[in-house]
Amino acid sequence: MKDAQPATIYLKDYQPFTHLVDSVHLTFRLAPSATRVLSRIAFRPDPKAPARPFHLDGEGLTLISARIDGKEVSPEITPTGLICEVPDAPFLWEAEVEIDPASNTALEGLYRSNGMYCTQCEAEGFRKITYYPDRPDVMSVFTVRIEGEEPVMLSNGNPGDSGEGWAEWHDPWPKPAYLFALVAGDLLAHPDSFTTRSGRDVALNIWVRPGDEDKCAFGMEALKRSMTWDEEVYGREYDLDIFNIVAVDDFNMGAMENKGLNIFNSSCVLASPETSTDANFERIEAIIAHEYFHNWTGNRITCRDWFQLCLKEGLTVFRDAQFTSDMRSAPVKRIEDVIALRARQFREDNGPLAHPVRPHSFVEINNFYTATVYEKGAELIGMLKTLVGDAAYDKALDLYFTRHDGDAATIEDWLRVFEDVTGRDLTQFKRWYEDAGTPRLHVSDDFNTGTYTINFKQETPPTPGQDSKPPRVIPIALGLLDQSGTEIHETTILEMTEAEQSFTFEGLSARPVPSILRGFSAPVIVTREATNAERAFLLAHDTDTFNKWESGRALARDGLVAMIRDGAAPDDLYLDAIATMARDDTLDPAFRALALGLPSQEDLAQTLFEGGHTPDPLAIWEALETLRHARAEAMQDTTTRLYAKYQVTGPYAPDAAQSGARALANAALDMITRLDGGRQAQAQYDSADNMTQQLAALGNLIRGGRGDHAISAFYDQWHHDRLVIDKWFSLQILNADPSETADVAETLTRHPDFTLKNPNRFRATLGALSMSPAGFHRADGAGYRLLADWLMQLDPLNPQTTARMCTAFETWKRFDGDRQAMIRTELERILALPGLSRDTTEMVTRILGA
Ligand code: B3K
Ligand code: ZN
Repeated sequence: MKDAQPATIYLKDYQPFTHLVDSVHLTFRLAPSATRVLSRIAFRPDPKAPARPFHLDGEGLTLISARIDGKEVSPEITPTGLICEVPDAPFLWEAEVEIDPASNTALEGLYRSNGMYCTQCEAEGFRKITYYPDRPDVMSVFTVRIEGEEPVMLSNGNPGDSGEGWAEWHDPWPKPAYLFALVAGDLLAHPDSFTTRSGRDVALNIWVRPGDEDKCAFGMEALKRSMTWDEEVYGREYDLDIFNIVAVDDFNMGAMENKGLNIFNSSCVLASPETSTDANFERIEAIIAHEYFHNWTGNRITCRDWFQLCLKEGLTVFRDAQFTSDMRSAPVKRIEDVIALRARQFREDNGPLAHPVRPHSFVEINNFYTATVYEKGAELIGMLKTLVGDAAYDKALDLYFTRHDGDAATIEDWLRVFEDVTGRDLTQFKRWYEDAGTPRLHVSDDFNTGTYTINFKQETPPTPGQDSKPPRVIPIALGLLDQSGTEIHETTILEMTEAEQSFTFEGLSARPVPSILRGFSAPVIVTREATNAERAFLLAHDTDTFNKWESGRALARDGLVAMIRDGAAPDDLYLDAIATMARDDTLDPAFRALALGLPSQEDLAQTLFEGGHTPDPLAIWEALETLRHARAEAMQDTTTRLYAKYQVTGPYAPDAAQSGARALANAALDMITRLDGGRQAQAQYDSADNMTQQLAALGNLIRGGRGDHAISAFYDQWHHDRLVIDKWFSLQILNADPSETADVAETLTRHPDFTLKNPNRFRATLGALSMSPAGFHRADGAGYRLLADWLMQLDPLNPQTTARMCTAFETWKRFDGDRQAMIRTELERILALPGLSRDTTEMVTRILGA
């Protein structure tokens, strides 16, 4: 419920908890609407903490009884917990509380999903289970007893004794409460095992609802690959006898790294060729790796407070990206990550929700699990590695693991290991953690009698609460090519530390072509007056795969901007250059598929706004359609050949090679459909034996206005599979004509399979609406109204997902006055909802900039 004035928490106010916790014993007596939780906690005053009243966090709990050292006490119950007089010495706290998992629709704390019990405690959900110092710097050893009728009852750590109606678990590794987990229900295991390199046998299980057991094999293989990779690359071994993963249908995010008991949104672990796309497989592999890697970066070394969230998340995203690069293609992964970074993080960093990678304050911490903390946080690790070099990075990480194992650490601790290993002063680098906003890097160059000079100027626009920002250290990876396309200066890292800085290269016989920010070596926006000819040249010749892609992307983007702004025709140079690239069979098909992708509507809106123009969402969509059509005509012969050549024969495998081939063939199918009225797409739909092919064909049919039959056939085929039906919901919205997007979404909200209670289904419907810019921003405001109506219905049930989905409105100030006024009306309508959650109140207030 909305507090009168929700409290703002500040990093600068950090104080340790008053007590240390020596041990925690929990007993759960499970009952859907009246679960009893008995806690027995050994507290000891922390001599280093300032004296303050003893306060335990607690929310929505019914206290049945409390005792200190066996004697009944009557603590003062507050809206956020309890305060109690305690001895000035070690003592044993015992409490019994009652909670109601069945009515917990917020999916935080202990809740029910499809008849099973499960938990989500990060960030502050444990306080909804029992009274406790629910903060990451309070770590303890947990022993858990579960009593209930469920056939399977799991918690963290290693299994202890069990009997009819009860099971015990003991986790020997001290952990904060946010890593606590409990699962109980009618579950089946997909079992396996792993032997660590020091010879420890680990039992592995993926637990699922009966019926899903045939969708676990891929996840299990991904888990074993992750375990091996972390041993080989980071020297990190698993540290318990068992590692359990559970698939849950109702979950607010992707997955959760609870110690020894990872809980996954079923969409992020269940996979089969018939029901999952290649992209799903790649994502599942990455998320399994991510959660597993948290065992060291997050669990063994955790965060002192929630401001340090990027310490575990940025590093773990960086590690999972390294893993995917090793398992698949490094350049392809980098391109995919930069596309996502620009779409989500740049958007955030350049709007009202901009915040530093390590925020200075928050009202609701769940609102800070953002692209900035995660993805920009990972970029900072990548920059650090580039600056210190691979060998020093490895040494620093070894030191981090030995020095801080068992700690609740800070960004200062993290940077110090790098300083100690390299002797570098990282004070300036730390600005990346402290200052929000995406730096603009303006580039110019000169060539004069054999000397090439490249000049950089950096500036970061103001962000909420931060008006001016001193220069940061920016690693700029630069290579030089000669006019024939030969690399004459291989990649060097230029370290920019000043607001303006120049670098020179001598002894050149002619003006070189620079390849700037190779591999996207820093999360900045480069502005440079490059000619289209230079871009086409780099698309053809750059040896850096990322910049090769980037040049094609920039060429497409500039052409599209000219079409939107000046009514220009599609750029012939782009059409020629991209066709040449696509025809080159020496290039990785996955790369070619990415290079054939066009800048997103969001990307173009950002670019137009950045250039001082008000983006018109429909004009953007129309320009993209025009260009796609022109390209389909210009590349007719090539697309037919590519489509035929890259059909995969033989058994389906979700590996990089096959998925790259399918991606290229499906990029060709998109072009073919624009000219053949959907004949090929229908043939592909009819013969598809995997979801990648089936879904690509269906998308094409819908876009071509010929999807009606396939839409109902698809539903009939898959109505029993909730994850596939999520795709069915979103695909219809994402591929609708913009004039109809909001109506399609509205109709789907009336479908019997639509529900507010399942975040996946809600996102598949209303999230898809907000991810269809031209449809969402329809001039009459229907998209805005529909989303706001549904967010207002969701908020009382699930504040976390509601607040997150409010980000659909974060770009509102880019648009024309009419759209701004309509969005403001919707945001104010949401804000006026009686009892609006703290989560949504904070988000909407920040978006409005009030
Ligand atoms: N650590 C969790 C995210 C928890 C989100 C809480 N709102 C998953 C992850 O990043 O691995
Ligand atoms: Zn994570």
